[in-house]
Amino acid sequence: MSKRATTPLQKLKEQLQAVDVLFEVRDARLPFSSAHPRIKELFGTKPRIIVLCKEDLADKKRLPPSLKELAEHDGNASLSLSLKLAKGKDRLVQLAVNLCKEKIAARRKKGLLDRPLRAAVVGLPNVGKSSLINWIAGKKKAQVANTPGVTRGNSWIRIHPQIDLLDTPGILPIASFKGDQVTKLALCNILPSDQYSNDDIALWAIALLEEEYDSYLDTYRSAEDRKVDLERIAIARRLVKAGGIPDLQRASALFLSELRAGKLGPVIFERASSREAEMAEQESEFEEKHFDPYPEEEWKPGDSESEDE
Ligand SMILES: Nc1nc2c(ncn2[C@@H]2O[C@H](COP(=O)(O)OP(=O)(O)OP(=O)(O)O)[C@@H](O)[C@H]2O)c(=O)[nH]1
Ligand SMILES: [Mg+2]
Repeated sequence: MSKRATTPLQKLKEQLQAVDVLFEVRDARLPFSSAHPRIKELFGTKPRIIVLCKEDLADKKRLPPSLKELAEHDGNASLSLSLKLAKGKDRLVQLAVNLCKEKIAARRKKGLLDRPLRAAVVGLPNVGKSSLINWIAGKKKAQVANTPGVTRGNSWIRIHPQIDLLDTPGILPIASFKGDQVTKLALCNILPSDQYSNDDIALWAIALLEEEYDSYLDTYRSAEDRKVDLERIAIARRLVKAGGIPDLQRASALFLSELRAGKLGPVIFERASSREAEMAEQESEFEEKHFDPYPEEEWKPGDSESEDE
């Protein structure tokens, strides 16, 4: 008998059926874009906490509006964490316990045996899933590496008398991301490096920094010239090829690694307000398309189940 062919997304969906609550990890520098485009279909109404990892790299002023927007419109709760610090673990577990209360009560009502609820960590590559599991478990349980896609391959770790955590994260596979999302994911090292050009991403990031965090670029500027481009970065970091030609390729790679490591300063590459505008646009589009709930060709007298008005 041949095995049933499934896509990684279908497999993940199947795995998640046994799970009661999700920790959806995103990169704090991309609170909205580091989500999978098909999370609604994948997760349905399963209780879900959005965990923004790498808080230490993120702009603290922009975090609160993003967290509020996420808790209200995406998940059931949200919080940001730096896995470099010990604090925050109890808060995360408590959020999960609170979210599970309803489910625990429903199981008891049905007369089902009390068992700990099952939690799992999910997220795009390289967002910090394995680090989060290790951080919660308090010992090295999952493999960590700064390369997208390191985790492959189930056992449960008791993290609270009422919650078990799956020791292997669910990797949300790279999808057909669109437009700016591709650039932002590349910028945060979430896409495999063969899927983009460092030069393109670096130029995009320079333009964004000029607009939003201009002083971060001062480290590359000369006293005479405020303009920053790859050539300027190469000169500032003494990256030259034979004959004194600035090495633009090494300049873009070094600039991206400095930006990603937080050496230029803390960043958030997108705002909650722009996301609100985007959602409002989608909603008005939806309303227009569905303006008449009974289009003429489908509606027949007598179809309506509504009571007499
Ligand atoms: N600065 C900082 N780095 C972090 C934090 N959490 C994780 N990282 C780093 O991010 C990189 C990726 O972390 P992993 O835990 O391997 O990420 P993952 O989501 O399991 O990645 P895959 O298994 O590749 O899908 C590693 O270099 C971690 O050290 C954090 O809170 N702050
Ligand atoms: Mg991993």
